[in-house]
Amino acid sequence: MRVDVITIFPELFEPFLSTSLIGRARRRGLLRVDVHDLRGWTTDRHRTVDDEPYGGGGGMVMTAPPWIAAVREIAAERRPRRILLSPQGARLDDAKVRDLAGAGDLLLLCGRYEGIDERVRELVVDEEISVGDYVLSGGEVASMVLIEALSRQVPGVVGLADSVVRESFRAGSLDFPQYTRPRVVEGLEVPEVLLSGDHGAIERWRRERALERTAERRPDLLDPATPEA
Ligand code: 9D3
Repeated sequence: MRVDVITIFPELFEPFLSTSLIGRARRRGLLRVDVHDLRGWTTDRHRTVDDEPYGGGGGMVMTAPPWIAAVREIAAERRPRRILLSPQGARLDDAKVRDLAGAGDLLLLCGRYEGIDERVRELVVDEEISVGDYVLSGGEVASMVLIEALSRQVPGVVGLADSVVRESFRAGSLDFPQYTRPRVVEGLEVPEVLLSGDHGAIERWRRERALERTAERRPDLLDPATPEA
């Protein structure tokens, strides 16, 4: 899968894209991510990307022309889905991640300041995505959330053992509690059943604990009709 990103802070992406699962996936050619500096499509001496809002009010708005030129040039041959990361977008969830992972190439637009000139949306954006109801300083971290979640759905990126475990659980419930050595931490023991070697009993215990936690903390996952907050 190929992802293009447009941002005024390309340097934010370098360590993220070179590390761990995503770094390995890129080196193996499973995932291609190209980050583009929006300022490359400015035409003035100061490489300006923002201006004052029509109608007044505080803050600055990203000006349309560099965005339109950048998206048109980058999207010219491959026709990617053009996605603006924005607080006005539909909240990202597991279903959307799977949808996007299977949808071919993506072009992610990361805004800064108070937002982007509305005509960018009208002319060169297919959809808008938010990563949650809290305020970020721009779309960059949100796009990394999306890239990380997407890359896990690309065949071969996540190891087989991990993916098999994930398949049996999916996003329908929270994880069961996990323990590793040492057996006692400040007087707290590992639950006896996990040391028993009885794989049926362990499996049941884990399923029960996962359900218990999910019912307590995220009842909306068990019954989507339940309100979240
Ligand atoms: C809705 C908030 N706006 C009210 C005046 C101001 C504003 C806040 C944050 C405008 C832009 C931003 C920058 N945020 C993003 O670009 C963003 C974001 C986010 O803030 N929260 C969750 N998901 C995302 S995706 C992109």
